[in-house]
Amino acid sequence: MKLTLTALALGTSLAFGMPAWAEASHMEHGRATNPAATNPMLSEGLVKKVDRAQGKITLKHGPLQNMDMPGMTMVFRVQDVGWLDQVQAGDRVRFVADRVNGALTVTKLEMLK
Ligand SMILES: [Cu+2]
Repeated sequence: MKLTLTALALGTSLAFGMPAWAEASHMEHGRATNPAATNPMLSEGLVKKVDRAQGKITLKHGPLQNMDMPGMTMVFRVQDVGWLDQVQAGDRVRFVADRVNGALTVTKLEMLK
């Protein structure tokens, strides 16, 4: 993904606000066919760890009604590894989790300001 280098170069600017490329990439996600869009079961979570190499994120989340899961801290796969450029440990996020091929996966991820 061509944005990766820019994302790394601008990494520290995340602390001061969402750069323009992040907004563009967010709109891309909105255009994608997303089953969650018709059934948005957004849950709030706190990012504990981001593992871009593995495409995984550790979230402390509240109860997930669609997963019948109580609040806990756990590791999810992410549907789009690019999302991991936009979050870091300590960020609050809203997300949708689902099972994709048997793996617990974040299928939608939004920053909470
Ligand atoms: Cu869980």
